[in-house]
Amino acid sequence: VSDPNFADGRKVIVHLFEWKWADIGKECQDFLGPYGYAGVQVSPPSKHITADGYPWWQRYQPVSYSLDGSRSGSEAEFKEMVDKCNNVGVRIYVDAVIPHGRCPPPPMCGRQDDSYTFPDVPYYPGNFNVPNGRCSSNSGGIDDYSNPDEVRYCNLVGLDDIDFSSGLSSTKLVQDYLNKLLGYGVAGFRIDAAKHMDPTEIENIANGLQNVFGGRPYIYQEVIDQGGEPIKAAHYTHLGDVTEFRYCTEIARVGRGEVDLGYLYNFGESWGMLPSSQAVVFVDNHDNQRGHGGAGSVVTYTESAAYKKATAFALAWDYGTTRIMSSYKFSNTDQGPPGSNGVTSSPEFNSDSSCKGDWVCEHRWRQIRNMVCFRNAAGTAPVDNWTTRLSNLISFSRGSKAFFAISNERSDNCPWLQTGLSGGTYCDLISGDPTDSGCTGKEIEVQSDGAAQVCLEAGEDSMVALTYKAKS
Ligand code: AAO
Repeated sequence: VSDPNFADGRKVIVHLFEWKWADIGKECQDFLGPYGYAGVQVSPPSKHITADGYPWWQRYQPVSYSLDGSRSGSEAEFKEMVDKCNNVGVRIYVDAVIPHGRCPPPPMCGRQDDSYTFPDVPYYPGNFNVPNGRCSSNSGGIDDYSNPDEVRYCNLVGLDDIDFSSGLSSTKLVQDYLNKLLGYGVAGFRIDAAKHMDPTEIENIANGLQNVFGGRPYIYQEVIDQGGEPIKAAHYTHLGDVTEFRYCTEIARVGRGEVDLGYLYNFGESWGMLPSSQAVVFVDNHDNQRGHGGAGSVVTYTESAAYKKATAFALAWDYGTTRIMSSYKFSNTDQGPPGSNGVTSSPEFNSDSSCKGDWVCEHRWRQIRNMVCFRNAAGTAPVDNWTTRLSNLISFSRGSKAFFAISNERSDNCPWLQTGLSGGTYCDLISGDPTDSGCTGKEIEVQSDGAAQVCLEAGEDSMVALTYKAKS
């Protein structure tokens, strides 16, 4: 059902968490376009509350559908960002907080806190499930995740849950917000907290959306399904793609060397995850990297060696639509982005193109950005030439387009492996970059029969990645 509307040859989305619109536009031109990124997931653009200490999660408490009043910038800056990014083939996906909002005390909202009154929209108590009596819990909140009605019609973390049953709210949402964004050239939406909406309500909303790029907007829904609850990811796949949270825990084990790599030969749907064409996958996201919103043990930028391995495997393997997390450093889980007094600072860059200071910019790490090129080069070529040389040293090709080897062995190994590639000299994208004269990292000779001797030293960056495009 869902096409991400990527420009030709591009495949990977990056979540530039909490970046400002002007900085994202520049990043598209200077970095994401040239390095082949397909799209950016941006933080929620709607007007939001401010809370003590300016936590990041202010953005998930929208007060209206206005695009002025966001920490990332103004409506004019948002439009300019979308144009700049589209001009270099990079799409924008909006994190759409649809099911709920939160109005702080007057004067911004109604006469009292929790008035269920949003004058700027306007929404009145009759637009909300708690005052309407659709929520059956005593507290008005979600007390029991095993009760689907409660999950859908009661307030998630105290946020005012909008009633979409009448169609009035969905019309407003679509006309005043989602179609406006599509009109600006946005390519699709992450539907925040989709689990907290009835699928038929999402369907009504999706049906009202206008076309973009000659087709339907891309929809990917945030549904946390670790298996233990009645609401399943599969209940939403007919509407669009769905985030696959089970992936995070499995891929963390790959990065940390907690699973024998030999088992990965059928990694994907046979591991109990969604079909590849319906899954949005990620090593970590803005919630689970700081212990919010469900995935057990995940690996983040703080374990850089494990993180690079997990991300590189994710990008080499043919499963799901991959989203890269781009973080900022934090010492407590509420902490907002770099800046002061709730004003976000712009990222600055070192001469090796990495970010300075507290912006982590995983998407700029050489091993990660080069694996984005790998995924583009591999295209739709299937996994082939799978080899388990040792239980923790595996390799495979993507048809005859690309080759990847990874080791979690404790010793150095230099096996001969079948690369699937044509004979010649290739530049390893993990240890360096291709240059006009050759390669700043390791060069690997592939024989005319496709075999090559590949050395994987134990430890950090114990991987090799070759593509037909990085051949000298
Ligand atoms: C903030 C404050 C609150 C305050 C509220 C209102 O933290 O104390 O009450 O403001 O003033 C974000 C932050 C929230 C923040 C909120 C609003 O994370 O802390 O609240 O903004 O500012 C559920 C939802 C999922 C949701 C997730 C956080 O299903 O949709 O909670 N994620 C999205 C966004 C997120 C955002 C919102 C939604 C709100 O990505 O950033 O919140 O718009 C189980 C359930 C999950 C459930 C989790 C967490 O997960 O299955 O559905 O996620 O619990 O409650 C194991 C299990 C796994 C389980 C998990 C628990 O892994 O296998 O199933 O443990 O962690």
